[in-house]
Amino acid sequence: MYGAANEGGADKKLEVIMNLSNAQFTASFGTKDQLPESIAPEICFCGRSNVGKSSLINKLLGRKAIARVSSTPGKTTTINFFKAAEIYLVDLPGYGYAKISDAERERWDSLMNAYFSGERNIKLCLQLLDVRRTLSGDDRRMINFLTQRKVPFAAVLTKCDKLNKKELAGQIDYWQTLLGDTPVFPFSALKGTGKDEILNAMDICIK
Ligand SMILES: Nc1nc2c(ncn2[C@@H]2O[C@H](COP(=O)(O)OP(=O)(O)OP(=O)(O)O)[C@@H](O)[C@H]2O)c(=O)[nH]1
Ligand SMILES: [Mg+2]
Repeated sequence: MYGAANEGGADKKLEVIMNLSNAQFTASFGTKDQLPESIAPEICFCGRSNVGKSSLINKLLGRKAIARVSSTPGKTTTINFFKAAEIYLVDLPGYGYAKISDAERERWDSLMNAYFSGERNIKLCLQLLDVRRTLSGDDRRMINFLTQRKVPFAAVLTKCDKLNKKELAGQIDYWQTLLGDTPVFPFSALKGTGKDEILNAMDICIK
């Protein structure tokens, strides 16, 4: 979905390109009018609340808490930008959290619509899905939205450490069948499984 295969050595190259360990939080935006112009390639992370977006960003950047992680769903309610040399990683607010007001929901809609308005240099969207679950209505809407807007995306199956080997194989199979040609990356923020494959995919996309 996101381009041709790469030819090895990707981790090294990526660290040079993105200078991951020197990444910095740059800013948070809560309303569409605050969103800055897109001035560099962006890789964004979306998925339901609590699926592990901030944990994935921390792992990719090799940092413990550059993106705020919480066991309370709905923590990231703003769009947060992290600058890593020449690109931005963008932590998008989660969806599917039941306990929000209509006004909050409208703000989320308007913020996400503005972010994906087509004027940004989005190289890849990583759509996170909890490996233990099945596709929710909100996930389906999000994936349809990305498809309609022609945003290149890949799926990251989070929290793989929470299943045993057999269950994990079954769930990976479920998601891959459901998602067809979309690349699927099983991942664990706890163990680091899948980190290199995701970095490799990011590397391909930003070239
Ligand atoms: N075991 C395990 N726990 C994880 C993993 N990824 C995230 N978590 C836990 O899941 C909870 C939510 O993680 P976050 O990274 O804050 O999730 P988020 O998607 O950023 O959540 P919001 O900001 O609320 O949308 C935290 O308690 C994390 O420690 C994982 O791969 N394995
Ligand atoms: Mg978060």
